[in-house]
Amino acid sequence: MNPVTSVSKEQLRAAAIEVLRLNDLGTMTSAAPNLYPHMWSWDAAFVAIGLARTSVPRAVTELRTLLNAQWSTGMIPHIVFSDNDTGYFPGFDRWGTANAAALPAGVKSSGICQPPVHAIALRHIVDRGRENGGADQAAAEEFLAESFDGWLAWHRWLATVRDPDGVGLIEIHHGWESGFDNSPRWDGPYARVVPGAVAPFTRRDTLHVADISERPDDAEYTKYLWLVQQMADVAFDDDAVRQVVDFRVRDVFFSAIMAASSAVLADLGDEIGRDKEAGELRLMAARFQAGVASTVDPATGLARDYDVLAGQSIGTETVSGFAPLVSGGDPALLAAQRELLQGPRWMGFPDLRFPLPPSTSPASDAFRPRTYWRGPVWPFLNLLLGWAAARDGEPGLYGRLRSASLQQLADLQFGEYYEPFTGEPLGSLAQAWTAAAALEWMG
Ligand code: 9WN
Repeated sequence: MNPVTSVSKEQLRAAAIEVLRLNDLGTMTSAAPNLYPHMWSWDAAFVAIGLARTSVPRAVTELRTLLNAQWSTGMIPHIVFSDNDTGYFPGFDRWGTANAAALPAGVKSSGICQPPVHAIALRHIVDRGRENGGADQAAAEEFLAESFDGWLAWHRWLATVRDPDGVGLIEIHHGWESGFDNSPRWDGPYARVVPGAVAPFTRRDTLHVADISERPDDAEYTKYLWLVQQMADVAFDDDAVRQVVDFRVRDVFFSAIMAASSAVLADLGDEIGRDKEAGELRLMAARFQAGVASTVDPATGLARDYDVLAGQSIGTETVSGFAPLVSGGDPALLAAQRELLQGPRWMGFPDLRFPLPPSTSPASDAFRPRTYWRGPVWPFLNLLLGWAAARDGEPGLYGRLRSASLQQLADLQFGEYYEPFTGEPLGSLAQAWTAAAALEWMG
């Protein structure tokens, strides 16, 4: 058992700031010091939320760097590569994005995306700037005005290219796009991916974790690289990718973030006189909120992904089933979900070290307590659930998530993910978005 270390808020704050400082590469923050020596899209959003607590201008720089890598289509890539060419696999060369027509000159990025948490991060930056006043406020307001069209283009790209039929759900083409890489959510779709010849590869992630069985295995990696190769073969052209790729899933959690973020961006648009665009974003928010709600399984109360190629819903019991709590909406649905989340299959499961939702329910056969997205607790997700609870006027749930998170993070390790029963930090330590979550929880 990992005892709850009794640390003061000041100690926790100082340690979290130090982790962000160690990961600071100047104009971007590496997601983790060794395992992830580049900028990841949704990590950067959470990092910006944490940075806004210590330096509004530095938080602005983080999002500005990410937005500078935006493709001409509007897509924000999931990795912006730093100059560290050797630390991570697959790197820029293996991605093959140099041939993509939409990649901006001078940018090295991957060719897929991650959930659009960015407008939520921008909201935090603007709020901190206004609280602080002076130069912080000026920097935040200036960035809002400068970047609004970029975020709008990102949301428009998602709403059209990734939901061409207007069903209110975002289609993803790789498990990495979900950010829940090897979640049991994707076992069905990946079981149907039969890789052709994949160029030989040497993984690097396995060098940076204490126990490699926590990470996806080589067979999973072969499939991950096969999908990258399929996309590279058509130079990451959006229409062509949809035709050729072997993984097409409507991701309910991604869609929920799209709904929540679109609503936030609409408010920000109103604040700078962009009423027409705000109206467009509100329609997007409503469309994706409805799309998410439409997937809820009445038998389990959980929202479900949809495997497009197999033509079937995915019924695994993972934390993504709580997507409606992120997208917001129907009060009765949200009340039922809050009860489920705090009930015996999730936060109330017996003997959890801290009452926080594991990535897969411990009551499910798919649960693996130490394996990445198959069971461990991910601190950044709890921050997102807490933000949504506060938005929806639910101080009880917010307070429970906050207090358990602060106890979990008092180990000062800032683990990438945590073993739910022992509270052990796993994966990378000094993970940037975990430190950012600690800073934001402290306020
Ligand atoms: C692949 C950086 C990222 C997170 C993801 C997490 C993990 C990458 C990997 O690390 O994914 O994108 O190599 O395992 O699953 O959510 O953004 O922290």
